[in-house]
Amino acid sequence: VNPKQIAAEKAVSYIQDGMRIGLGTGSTAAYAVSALGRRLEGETLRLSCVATSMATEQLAQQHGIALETWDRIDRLDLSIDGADEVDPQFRLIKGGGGALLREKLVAMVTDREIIIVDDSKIVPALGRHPLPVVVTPYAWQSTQARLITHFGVPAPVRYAVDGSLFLSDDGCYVLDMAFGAPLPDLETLEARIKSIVGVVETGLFIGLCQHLIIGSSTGEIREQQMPRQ
Ligand code: A5P
Repeated sequence: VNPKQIAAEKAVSYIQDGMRIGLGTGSTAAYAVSALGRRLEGETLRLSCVATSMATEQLAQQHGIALETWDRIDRLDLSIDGADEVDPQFRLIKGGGGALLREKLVAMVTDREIIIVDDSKIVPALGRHPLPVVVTPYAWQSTQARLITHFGVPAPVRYAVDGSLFLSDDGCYVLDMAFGAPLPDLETLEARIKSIVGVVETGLFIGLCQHLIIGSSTGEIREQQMPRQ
């Protein structure tokens, strides 16, 4: 049993006719896109969908899922996305795939953000996974130096597989801040990082997940919900 796939399929079962849907990014979210494509082959569902990355856009198109552009969207009913880490309060680290800015923009306008993960992503405290931080490409080295000075942790720039600097869909670079678990002062950390000039967004998602679906390799699916605050 593939734990990511069963969590994704469960999430897609909540999609109903007429909904406005956000499609996440990453290997787990990709299973949700394929599962939605399969549902659309057998059912007539009128949906308005937006994608959180160019990769998801392409995948959605391959599966025959029509996409809307942003200027037509103000709210979304339901979004389905993955995460790199989830703590007991549904706080997340996202951005391992580098799409965190668009993912956060989508989560912000979503009534029910469903996060789908395998059980290895559930942690008692966030921080074992590096925290991705999106920075402007202009003068990124000085932004990196400020982050290292302020927080006293390594913040290496992310590279793509071909050895060039990893460029996000929005033309930014990503620094992976290695705090080591647990992240300090979680409540204020995001604001402190975003106060650094040159930082565009962080991969900390607080108060943005309303429904967690956890797949396990035994085939078990666990679900937890938290109302939007
Ligand atoms: C993409 O930017 C990320 O936020 C992903 O949602 C996250 O990295 C999880 O990816 P996987 O589903 O591939 O583990």
